[in-house]
Amino acid sequence: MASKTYTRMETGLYERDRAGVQDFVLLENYQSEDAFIDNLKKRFQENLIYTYIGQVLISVNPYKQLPIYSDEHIKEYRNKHLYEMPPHVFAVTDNAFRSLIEESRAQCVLISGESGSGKTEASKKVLQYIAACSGHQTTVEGVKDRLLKSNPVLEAFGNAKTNRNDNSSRFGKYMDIQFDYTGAPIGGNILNYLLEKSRVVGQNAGERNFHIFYQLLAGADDKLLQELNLQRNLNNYRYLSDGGKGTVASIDDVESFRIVQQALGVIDFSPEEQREIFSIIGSILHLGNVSFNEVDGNAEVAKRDLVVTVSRLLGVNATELNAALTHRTIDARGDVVTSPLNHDLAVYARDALAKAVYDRLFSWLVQRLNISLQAKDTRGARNKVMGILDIYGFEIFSKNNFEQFCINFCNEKLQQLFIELTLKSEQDEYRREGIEWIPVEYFDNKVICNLIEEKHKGIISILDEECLRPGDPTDLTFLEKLTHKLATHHHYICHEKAPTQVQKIMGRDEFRLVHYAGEVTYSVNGFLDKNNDLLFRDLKETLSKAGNSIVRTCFPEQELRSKKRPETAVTQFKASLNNLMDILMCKEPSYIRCIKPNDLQTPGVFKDELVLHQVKYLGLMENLRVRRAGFAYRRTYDLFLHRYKCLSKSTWPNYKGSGGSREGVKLLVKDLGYGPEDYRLGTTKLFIRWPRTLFDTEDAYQAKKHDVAAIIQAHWKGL
Ligand code: AOV
Ligand code: MG
Repeated sequence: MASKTYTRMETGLYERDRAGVQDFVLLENYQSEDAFIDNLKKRFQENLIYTYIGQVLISVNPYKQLPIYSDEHIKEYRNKHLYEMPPHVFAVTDNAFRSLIEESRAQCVLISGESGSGKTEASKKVLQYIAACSGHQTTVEGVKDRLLKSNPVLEAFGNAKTNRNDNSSRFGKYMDIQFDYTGAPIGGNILNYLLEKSRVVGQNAGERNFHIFYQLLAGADDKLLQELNLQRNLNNYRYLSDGGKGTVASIDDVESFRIVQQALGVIDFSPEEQREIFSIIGSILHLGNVSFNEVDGNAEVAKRDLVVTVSRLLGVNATELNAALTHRTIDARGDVVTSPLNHDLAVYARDALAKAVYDRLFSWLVQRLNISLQAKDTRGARNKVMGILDIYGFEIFSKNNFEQFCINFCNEKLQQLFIELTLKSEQDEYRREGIEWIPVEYFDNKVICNLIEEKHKGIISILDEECLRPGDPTDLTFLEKLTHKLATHHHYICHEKAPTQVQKIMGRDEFRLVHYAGEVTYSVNGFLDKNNDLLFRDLKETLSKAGNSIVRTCFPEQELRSKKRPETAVTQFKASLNNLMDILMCKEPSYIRCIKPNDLQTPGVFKDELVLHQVKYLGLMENLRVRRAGFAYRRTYDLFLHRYKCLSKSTWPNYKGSGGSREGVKLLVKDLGYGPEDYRLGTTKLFIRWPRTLFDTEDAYQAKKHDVAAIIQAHWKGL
């Protein structure tokens, strides 16, 4: 028999000999955590960062550029089945894309993993692949360009350096791409989730504000800076100096700013709109420098010229803004009373203003992007939608606040979806195909989701109740209530009941949650304020009349007239997440599970313990067990027959029997010597229990393929 060494690109299956196995279902010792980690590590050391568990892609962040994303690679992966090529984000995307186009099933690619594990990078690769392999008409190119260019814009305004990741997403993002019946992208839509706006006014040591501030100061030309009355020196701005981290080695602010400006152009932002955007960014920097003196208990602006600059940039009346920063008007059923603010309240009002302006600018940007991404003609595009979800990953910092609480809640929800969809779909498939299967035990994090979001009883309800309660609610009274109501819950730890070790590291103003991904201690400091998210009416009123049209749009006058109390921040977030879950539930999911190999953002370092922790909480061992409990491989009869028909006389060159490809496969596997326990015949698919069985078949096929090729060649030569 002819022997040949096959390259990795010819058949991914042969790669198992080079570095571990490319699909965990092939792992001999699949119950062992050590074997699991060992396989990931071996591959990581060979720069093979991708591995499957069945259809789920695991990606280990290499922290270095690998030459595996070129146009050549994209071509290699086009129209191939998952198991024909080495695991890759392109393979998963291609698979989803084909389901979408060929079977009209709406798709979503769900990317999860903790902060810094590579979600955002993966989402960009998905988009890159889609853009490269779909339609090339001029109109389509325009849409693709805009889809791709939306990324640098959103990252500039929504990402920041944290202590976990130099380019950390500080908002959640779900992007839908719409395709026409030929598979060409015709439009898109972005949903954004809760931006971490507190970062605008302060950052932890070692962190930065949102990238755009640094980009503007470093990258804008002198003329623009002059117009905005800004200097390049970061230390001049209080909102930029908290973290003490102005420049970062891995970040080129000048180049990024050039890219953002160029992207804004491609997305059709007019020069006027761009000027208004940067005026807002500038105004926030100046606003941060506004300070107050207190005279007889009343706050007074220390340097009025700063307020004049802010007013000029926003296009509001300086006297009015000055008054709005130091006074508060309350309209109690028609009784309008204006009273001065003391120093602390004025500081509070100033910061609330900066946060609100930035947050609403961000949402405006997303809306504006959506307008330019809107499909012109959606006929025939029903169900031709592919969603990509890239959220902020699970976070544990040394101090965790309201923001981490929301981010981690979001991750719980996504994990819940993973559990439901992977286990459910697996069960459904066996049921649909009439195959018996053994259920596998797994940890269901629904109990934690409930602890947080259950009506009347959950943390969110308790927080809202406290926020709305008359009297004098404080963060500490909120904590008391939590502890009173939840002390016995297995996933809630209060200071009093914490084990001694934990108690030592917990403050009296903290509570601790046992998340699926680990225990996190939250400080209740600021929970009520951030949840109430109050912006004094005077400021809203001033902004609603702004000359800067973006500001005016963001603070509509109707809002002032509304008597209804706006929903609290966390309740809005909860509703938007539940809405997202509904959107995702009705799509066919593909999963990318990202893993961070070390805490140093460094290439080549693989920390076993850190990885094992993630493998455990991501439920990957269970995922594998579920996959193995049944059948390692499944193929539709058509596909299986098409590939392996040359291995049996009964099916070569074509199966001619009357029973269709199912009967053909039945004959084929008999000829291949499959034992009765090795496989099951489902309604539409062949289920193969052991990977080895498929390997042997693939080996035989590879050998035969070359024989067959030689025979055919000889035949043609002889003619
Ligand atoms: P995240 O999205 O999961 O974190 P990122 O996608 O931003 O993480 O990845 C963090 C950094 O890791 C990137 O800036 C790259 O330097 C590097 N990286 C990630 N994936 C790759 C890859 N495939 N190839 C090369 N480098 C990579 V957060 O947004 O913090 O949860 O909120
Ligand atoms: Mg990210």
